[in-house]
Amino acid sequence: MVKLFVTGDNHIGRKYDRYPEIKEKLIKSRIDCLQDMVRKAEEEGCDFFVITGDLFDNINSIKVGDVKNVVMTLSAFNGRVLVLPGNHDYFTGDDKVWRDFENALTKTDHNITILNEFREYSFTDIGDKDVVIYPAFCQSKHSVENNLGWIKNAEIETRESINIGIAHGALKGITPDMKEEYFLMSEEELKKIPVDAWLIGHTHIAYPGDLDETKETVGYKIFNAGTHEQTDLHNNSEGDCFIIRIEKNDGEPTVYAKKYISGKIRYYDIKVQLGAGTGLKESLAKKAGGYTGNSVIRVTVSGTVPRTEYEDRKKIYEEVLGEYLTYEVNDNELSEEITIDTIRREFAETSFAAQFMEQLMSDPTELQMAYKMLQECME
Ligand SMILES: [Mn+2]
Repeated sequence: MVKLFVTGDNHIGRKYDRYPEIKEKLIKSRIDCLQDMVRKAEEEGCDFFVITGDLFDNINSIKVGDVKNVVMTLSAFNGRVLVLPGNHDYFTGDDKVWRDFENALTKTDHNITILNEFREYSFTDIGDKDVVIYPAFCQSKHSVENNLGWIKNAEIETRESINIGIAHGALKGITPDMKEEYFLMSEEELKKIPVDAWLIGHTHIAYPGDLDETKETVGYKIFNAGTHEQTDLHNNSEGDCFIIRIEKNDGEPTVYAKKYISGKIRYYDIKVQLGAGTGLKESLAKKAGGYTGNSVIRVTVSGTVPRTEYEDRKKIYEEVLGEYLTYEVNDNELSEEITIDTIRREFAETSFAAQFMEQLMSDPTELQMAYKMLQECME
């Protein structure tokens, strides 16, 4: 039996310049969550801690201190650590981040292997069976072709050893990859290769998405744990990693899998559409309230609200969203509700505009449009 802790797309060193006041917190949290995963892997008695690519956000601008911190964190793991270069931290043999990484490795006792050669990596000192790793790492940011070729041609001994493929790239039909430029792999192609399990990185959302935290699921062969902590507003993930156990009896593998929620910070992109009869505060609280305080929120509000709420809107945002790490509100499409008072205030009672709008009083949408049009005419 072999037990693996699987994570990827950690994007250590991601800059978060978009959030200047909390960027240090966002950067640090990604490393804190990595430390927590190592602790969890220890607790679970895992033989391997596997990183399926994009441990680092890029190859050129990761601070040496962050690289050292990651090496210290990973080297604290008692089992073996396997690090696959992904398409963000690709390996060419002369990359700053990997030079710094290897440099940090020389200064500490460790069990870390960078999977940066297209060859079998055999481990004979784990459990009752040999464990053989088949890596498909990235040598560039983009590639139309994946790197599975050498594994397809390899002679894989399926009876006595436990074989595990580790690859980084988009999964056909699962990852959005319109231009097919991210080492695209199909499930069919992966399943044809006689390894016992595939550990894939690149897609930030967990696949399969239905693994349980407490009970193991059997039957899957392809696993993409997703990012360990949501990276930004563009994806929606609680931040997962997988704990996978592989048994082999008479050449027949059984793969057990469960998840662990490792993410602590969440990002939410919320749309609030206001209509007649619903207040701003009420609608905002209903849609954007109630998340964990460790959240980064973006709200887009549109529609109309009564004049008093419109004037107080900044205060309302703060009341509902003020507890979050940070929030931004886009309310370009929000306007005050047009009432008879608004019309009387802005237009002479006998004017064409006032009479025209008063006739539309029973249809708030039409009235709103007419008001906007008339305002534009006047400008
Ligand atoms: Mn990637």
